[in-house]
Amino acid sequence: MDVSRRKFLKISGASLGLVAASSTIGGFVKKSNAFFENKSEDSKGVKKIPTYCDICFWKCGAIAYVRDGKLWKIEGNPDDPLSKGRLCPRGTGGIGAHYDKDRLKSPLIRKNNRGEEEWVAVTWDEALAYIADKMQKIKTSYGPESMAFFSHGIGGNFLKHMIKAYGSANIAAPSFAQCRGPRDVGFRMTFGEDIGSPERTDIENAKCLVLIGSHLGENMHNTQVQEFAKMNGDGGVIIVADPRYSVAASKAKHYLPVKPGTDIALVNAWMNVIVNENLYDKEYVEKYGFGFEQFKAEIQKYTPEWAYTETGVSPELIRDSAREMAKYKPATLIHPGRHTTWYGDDAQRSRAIALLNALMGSWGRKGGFFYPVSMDVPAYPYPEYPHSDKPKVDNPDKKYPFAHETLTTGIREATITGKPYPVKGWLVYGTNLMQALPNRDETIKAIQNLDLMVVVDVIPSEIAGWADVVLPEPVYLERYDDMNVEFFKEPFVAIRQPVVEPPNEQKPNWWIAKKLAEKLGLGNYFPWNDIEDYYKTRLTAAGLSFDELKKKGIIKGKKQPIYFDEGVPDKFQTPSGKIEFYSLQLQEKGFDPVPKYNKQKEPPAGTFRLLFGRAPVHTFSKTQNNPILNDMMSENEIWVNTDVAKRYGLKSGDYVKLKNQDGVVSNKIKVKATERIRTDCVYMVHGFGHNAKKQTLAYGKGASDAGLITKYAVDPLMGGNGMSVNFVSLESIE
Ligand SMILES: Nc1nc2c(c(=O)[nH]1)N[C@H]1C(S)=C(S)[C@@H](COP(=O)(O)OP(=O)(O)OC[C@H]3O[C@@H](n4cnc5c(=O)[nH]c(N)nc54)[C@H](O)[C@@H]3O)O[C@H]1N2
Ligand SMILES: Nc1nc2c(c(=O)[nH]1)N[C@H]1C(S)=C(S)[C@@H](COP(=O)(O)OP(=O)(O)OC[C@H]3O[C@@H](n4cnc5c(=O)[nH]c(N)nc54)[C@H](O)[C@@H]3O)O[C@H]1N2
Ligand code: SF4
Ligand SMILES: [Mo]
Repeated sequence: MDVSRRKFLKISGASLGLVAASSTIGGFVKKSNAFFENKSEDSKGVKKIPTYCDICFWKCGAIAYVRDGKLWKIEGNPDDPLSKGRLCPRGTGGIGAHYDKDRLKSPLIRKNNRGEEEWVAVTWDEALAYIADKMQKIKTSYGPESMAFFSHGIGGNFLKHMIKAYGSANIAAPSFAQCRGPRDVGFRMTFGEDIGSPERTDIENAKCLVLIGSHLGENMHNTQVQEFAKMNGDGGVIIVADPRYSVAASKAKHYLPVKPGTDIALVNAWMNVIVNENLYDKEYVEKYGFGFEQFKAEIQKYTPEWAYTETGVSPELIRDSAREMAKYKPATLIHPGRHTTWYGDDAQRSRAIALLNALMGSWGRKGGFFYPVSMDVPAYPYPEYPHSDKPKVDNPDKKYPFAHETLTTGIREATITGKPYPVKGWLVYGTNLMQALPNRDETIKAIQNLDLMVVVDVIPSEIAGWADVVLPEPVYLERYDDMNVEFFKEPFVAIRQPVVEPPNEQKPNWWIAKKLAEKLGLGNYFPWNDIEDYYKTRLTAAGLSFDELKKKGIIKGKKQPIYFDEGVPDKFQTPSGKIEFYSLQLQEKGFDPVPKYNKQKEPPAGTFRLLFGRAPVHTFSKTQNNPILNDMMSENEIWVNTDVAKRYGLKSGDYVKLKNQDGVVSNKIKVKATERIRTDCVYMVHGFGHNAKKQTLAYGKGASDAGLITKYAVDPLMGGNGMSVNFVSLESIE
């Protein structure tokens, strides 16, 4: 094991899991240390095929190995700037997706009521004809806008194109209103640009990294964790604010066990110290800042002594950590977070975080936020999409003025109310809305209003259980997907291509989109013969070679400047053209121009705030039935403070049920009694507690946070769904 891998594993807290993976997966990996050995790669019968990973949306470049015609193992592609030759534990276990025994094998049409998970197998032609017929009827009766598309990830691209060609712009992903939306809005209002994905955070060059939540190391986005391991190994200072002592917290010089929901108080107090002690980057703020004096006046009330009463963090610790940050500016990176939909005031919290970064002068600077670059690969020359007179359905009258992407829950609401106009069809690709959206009852209510519900998935997920038609897709190792023209530190393009054949009747998204378009009379929108033809057209237009891309998996472009110092123009796309310490556009819409702290409701006696997050070996709700990843972690636990556990007579390993404020009771879940969490909250890993009966490994294991999230606080700026506003009590399992 090389040193950097060791560092990576140390941070990831997943080294045990990785070793376990290589020894316990029987049939797939014959040698116990096969994951780390390359010895037989050139021997007879072994083929190496580059592709990119899809176990999460980071899109790491990978090399898959096929031995004796069977998928053997997968590793990082050393040429790839995202993986740098190493996959995270989930990516390594990705081959389990191919071997999952419960996979969807053929198209299915519903037999009984929606949600009963009973279907009959049909041919592709029957399934697509059924869908096309219903879609035509929806178009005639209501207009094409009444068909909505939900997807997550690059695999949705061709179906998205098909839906646009059909005439609907009601297209949404849970990555906005349930994930990074508030962050992108907060940063956009401040610097004029989104953070994006992969994040534009220059962690490896940061001298000081501040994590607010953002549990890197459990949140396993590969490049970020590798860079985190590197900066930590190089002696970089880490500051963590989290109600839970996370893996990242264990690496921190300053750990602040902040009370959940009080981060705006903390960040404002940090800024108060930094401004009043003149510790900010004056030259940068003078050159680029707008409204600094008003901002300064606004934050005067947020003294560390005041913040102590809200956050529970001592004034000394607030001052010390603020001074520490200032020491390393501009290479002090206050991580913007990713899953930022917490309390409904999230865009403002993200704005406060953006402002703290502005004080450090980290935007556009090495060790802060870089300017992503990409290759110039022209889009496929398609005909223009039909024009619609109807606005999108999700955000009527711009109720959420700063939502710049479509709101999943906005479409859901319109489907329930029929306003501003009815939504009658849902096409769902690669997103498990039952686990991803808050308040399942609302999702079910919406689905019951539909004339057509189609789900494209690889396994019988919860959302597939509600479909009229289920379409089975090959897993990522068995198909092509759209080209990844990435925006990152250096320009590159990457290909996802088949490594092995799909085992049954599964058909890839591009094929489904093209065939369905043809049945809808929209064949002219798919002028290419197949996806290779599509790739070749685009690559030729860019002067690149398809054969080279297939062979290498990645083609890189010339390095380009990514910092102001290197020649990136220091322009900000805000209304003032500057970094907005004071936001007139917020003021104009009736919002606070400088983020203000408002108190959250406290958990009533006998209850705890339900917090949730990631485990290194699972992705959301999509990997619990993967035999390799299931083997590493088959159920989640509920973290309960040791003293609380004692009071309840509970110890680690006991099982409890959780009951929320609306009387919803979870599956049983194992207790983890630990000092690593505050007494006012409990914590669990998201994605478990599956109730889809046909997932034989995952069914009934652990509890679902999504099931308990009946309440959500909607962000008035942008419609995000704050989900950390639910309270649970611990109930005995009898
Ligand atoms: N292994 C793995 N990695 C992943 C994913 C995955 O599914 N699996 N998903 C990826 C995706 S899409 C996302 S969005 C990210 C999500 O990962 P993050 O963006 O890191 O998510 P957070 O919600 O910030 O992280 C949860 C942490 O926040 C803490 N926390 C909860 N409430 C509060 C609070 O009020 N204040 C503070 N300061 N901390 C709080 C929790 O204790 C926990 O440690 O992970 C990415 N990486
Ligand atoms: N309660 C709660 N809700 C959350 C979160 C949370 O932590 N807790 N996190 C939020 C965040 S940050 C995010 S980004 C979202 C994520 O939300 P989603 O992206 O919806 O994530 P999953 O729940 O994993 O659902 C993915 C679905 O895609 C299917 N799938 C997997 N591979 C393929 C494939 O190759 N092709 C097709 N067609 N389908 C495939 C899986 O079987 C699964 O049904 O959830 C958000 N919602
Ligand atoms: S971070 Fe892990 S799961 Fe996500 S794409 Fe990279 S290797 Fe795959
Ligand atoms: Mo996310």
